[in-house]
Amino acid sequence: MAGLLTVLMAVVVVTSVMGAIHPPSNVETIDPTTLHLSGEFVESNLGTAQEPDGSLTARLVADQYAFVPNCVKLAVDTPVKFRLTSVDVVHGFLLPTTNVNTMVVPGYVAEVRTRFTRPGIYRMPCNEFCGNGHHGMWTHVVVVPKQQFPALAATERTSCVQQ
Ligand SMILES: [Cu+2]
Repeated sequence: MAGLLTVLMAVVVVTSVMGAIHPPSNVETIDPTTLHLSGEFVESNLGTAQEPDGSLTARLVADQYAFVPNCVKLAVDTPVKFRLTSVDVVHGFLLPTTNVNTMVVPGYVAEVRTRFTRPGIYRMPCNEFCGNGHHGMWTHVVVVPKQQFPALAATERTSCVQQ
């Protein structure tokens, strides 16, 4: 019994020390108190952006109780990268029927890559309990046909929030 406990304690200590020395890849930190002031997640930079290689990057900020922007437009059959962060508590970002499912933790940037195979409206619930208004924390991703996307005006491409 004592030997087993010693081994288990050693496993806990060794793995936590190794984890601290070699953090998992893709850990990006960000200051959640200054998101609105400067850097990647300022308001004017949110929504969908087209990269020089033709892929799309969608940036969103989660807060109690909304995703900003609350509607994102993307194209079918195009590499898509979601980048999210939170200003307050832990939220969850999940797109049913896709591989997109991540926690959005304040202080960190969550990045998920996907490719939509069908156009449509993907409803996006916050899937991490974040407080009293959690049940109302819904938004959506609108995926349009690939050839339709470049024809959209710049403001329509960035997000589909009703003005
Ligand atoms: Cu929530």
